Amino acid sequence: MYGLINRAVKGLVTEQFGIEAWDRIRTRAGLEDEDFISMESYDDSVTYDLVAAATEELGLSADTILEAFGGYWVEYTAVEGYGALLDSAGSTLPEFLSNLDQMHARVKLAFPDLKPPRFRISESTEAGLTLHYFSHRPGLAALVTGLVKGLASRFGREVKVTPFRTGEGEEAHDAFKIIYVDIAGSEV
Ligand code: 1MF
Repeated sequence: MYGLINRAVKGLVTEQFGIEAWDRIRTRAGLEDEDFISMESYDDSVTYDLVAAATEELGLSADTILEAFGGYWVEYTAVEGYGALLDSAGSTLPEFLSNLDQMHARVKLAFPDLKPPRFRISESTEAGLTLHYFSHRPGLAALVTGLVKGLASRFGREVKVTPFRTGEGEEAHDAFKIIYVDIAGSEV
């Protein structure tokens, strides 16, 4: 994945746990370089190794870290030069989610090494929707839960997100039941 991802992992860890925690995690992951280059393509194993090292150093589950990272990614990219990209993808959660593949296609034009996941929406009503997630990368469903919650909060909403596996054979994939919640906490 592009170095931007690993830089964001570093940003999340240093903001929440400090630079010493980051140095221990980086060392445990076997990374010698102090930093990442955003526009350089790194092997996915670098990111997976960082998450594994973070679970051990911080005593948190991989899903907890991935979900926190998903929320952080939405905030991080908004301030790291991709605010206009995010704005262009929509101003409501369902609109944004339905434009994700197009947004990734635009990023891939400029950065051809991008290997974006694909998303599909089903059962969209005023109460919520189901989001289907097809990725080249295994084990990242909790990241999508965090992305969806982060996006909802970007649009001033709250959502309940319930992941589940669906489809069969080649088409087996992770999906998410997303329910819009009002501020008082009850489902709309
Ligand atoms: O293959 C990749 O390197 C890659 C990197 C990031 C693929 C996808 C993404 C974005 N995606 C991360 C989770 C991927 C999980 C998976 O592969 O199954 C999150 C997508 C997303 C979802 C909801 C809301 C916002 C989202 O992302 C917005 C976004 C997406 C891509 C970029 C920025 C914001 C991006 C921009 C430039 C990149 C890489 C990604 O590379 C650079 C960076 C700096 C200079 C040159 C190139």
